[in-house]
Amino acid sequence: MDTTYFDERTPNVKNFSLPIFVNQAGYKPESIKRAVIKEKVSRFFLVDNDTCVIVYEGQCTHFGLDNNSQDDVYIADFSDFMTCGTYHLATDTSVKSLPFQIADTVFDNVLHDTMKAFYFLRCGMDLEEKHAGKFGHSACHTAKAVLWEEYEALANGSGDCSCTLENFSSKGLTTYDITGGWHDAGDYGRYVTAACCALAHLFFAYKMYPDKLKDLHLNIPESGGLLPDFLAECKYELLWLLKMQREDGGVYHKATTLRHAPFVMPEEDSATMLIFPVSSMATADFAAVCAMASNIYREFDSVFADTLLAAAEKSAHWLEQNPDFLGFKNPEGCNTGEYGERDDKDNRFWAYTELYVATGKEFYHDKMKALLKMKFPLTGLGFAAVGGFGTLSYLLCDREDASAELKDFFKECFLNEALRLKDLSDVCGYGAAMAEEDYIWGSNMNLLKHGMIFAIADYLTGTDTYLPYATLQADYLLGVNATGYSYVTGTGAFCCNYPHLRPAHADGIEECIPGMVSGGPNRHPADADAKILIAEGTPPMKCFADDVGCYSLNEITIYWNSPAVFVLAYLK
Ligand code: G3I
Ligand code: 9MR
Ligand code: ZN
Repeated sequence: MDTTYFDERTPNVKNFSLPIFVNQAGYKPESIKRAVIKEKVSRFFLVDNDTCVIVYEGQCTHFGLDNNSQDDVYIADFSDFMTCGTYHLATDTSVKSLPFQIADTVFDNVLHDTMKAFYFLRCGMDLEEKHAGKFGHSACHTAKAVLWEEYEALANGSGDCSCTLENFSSKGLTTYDITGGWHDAGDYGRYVTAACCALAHLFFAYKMYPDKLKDLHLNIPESGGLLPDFLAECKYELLWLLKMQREDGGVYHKATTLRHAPFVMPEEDSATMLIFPVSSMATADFAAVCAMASNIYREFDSVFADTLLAAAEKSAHWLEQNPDFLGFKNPEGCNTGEYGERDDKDNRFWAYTELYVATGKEFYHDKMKALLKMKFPLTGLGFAAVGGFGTLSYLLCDREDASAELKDFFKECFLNEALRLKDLSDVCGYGAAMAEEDYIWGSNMNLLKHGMIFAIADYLTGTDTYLPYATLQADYLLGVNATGYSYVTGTGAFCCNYPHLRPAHADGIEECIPGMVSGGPNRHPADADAKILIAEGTPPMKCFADDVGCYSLNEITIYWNSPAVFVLAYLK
């Protein structure tokens, strides 16, 4: 049985006592502005937080019973009020909200923090005080790694070959340098498909909203260099990815220890680093992301761009030579992330699309079109369903021989999805574009992917049609939800502070590393602590606890932060 790791409950657990919910980062002056109140109320008052003067008042709308929270909710809409300042809301029932701002800059800090979070997850280098402040630590996971197959052969099925780095070579094991990149999440693993998904969100954000991102100051070691900080941070991950490619172009699925580390600082995790077998998903996603990156980095560094493109084509060659699906399953004894998938059609589709976009080669174009005959979701923007990355890249490319019919078709797919999600948002008292089934492990990723779909729909039509809907998703993330939490550490007066994140727990600092996006409510609690904390029958939106033990509710990961960066860049 999986026993709980943590004896003492963390203090923030299930304190869902707020009756009124606001976006704790705040609202832009021109934007839709809503608060949700979960008790019977008639009038609301917008109060200047410093002078206590009422600056606006209005009638609350009774929304009724919200299905996914089972709250009977009232909505205070103050969109008409556009004067910048710091305010709180009060009601005729004496309910008072947390303070919030109305300003053009409300998303600046949270965008900065959610992007800076990637720096805090860096593996393989010292996080120095001048960049990391009190959250610095020395370099981790710097030792050489070995192939899992070779290690396993030596262990003879025991799962432990008692190898130390010192005797690897005497035992005939080849060692590899696979240092660098970002830790995936609350654990210290590094997984290729997860990395590619995070990079894809970030690169699309950069392609679509360059003006919002190119001047972002992250205070990272590369700041002041040739690349914008945003791209310098992403390059740190790309350099690691390049090390995960095998000589023949196949890409290893992941680099982790055999078992998850205990809750220690990363530099204290000294277990052997293993390189797990090649998968076709990892290889295809790698080819896609390297091809995509080659276009983005070319204007700054043509040598790096050429390296990326060559790596992408080498993996494309491997895909040609290996037409069959090569999945991944954790070998016996290994409990780190699996990231298994059932097929790789969408991965291959994404790879060929990016290679076509990057090179214009007809061969890749044909391959990509042929794969479209297979069935997979064309708007998938996740770590497993990646088809949407391909269709979006195709839509954004301006190659003359790109098919206008295909573009129309892809555009229609995104617009239909936006319509479907709009309907979901309309029937949610909290404005979340979330069906009951969406409240699974990492539900905040679903929320944010849906925010991305709204943003993409607007981008493709050149309108602001879905801007209010994208805003409502950010509102939910930052406090307008049935738990009241801002799900971003460090943002807002009532935010998550105890995520399942090893360094944040092991560093002994009460305050969490900022900018980390919690996975959010999960109606299928899957870890021992969550099973205790979440009672049977809890409504989906409330299946949450800000508890460090609850990895199925409150972990963080790079691909939950990356769609937040995308949506916040759009809204900024
Ligand atoms: O898609 C199905 C859906 O059809 C079904 O109805 C629903 C019911 O449970 O489940 C859905 O699948 C869920 C899947 O996530 C969706 O992405 C699984 O239940 C759920 O167990 C699975 O959770 C994944 C988890 O690993 C366990 O495998 C998370 O998505 C994934 O983000 C998480 O990733 C971990 C890494 O393994 C290790 N590093 C940390 C990282 C974040 O927790
Ligand atoms: O900490 C791990 C987390 O990052 C993963 O998402 C999760 C599922 O793979 O596993 C966590 O590690 C737990 C392990 O699986 C079982 N024993 C307790 C570990 C930490 O709570
Ligand atoms: Zn590390």
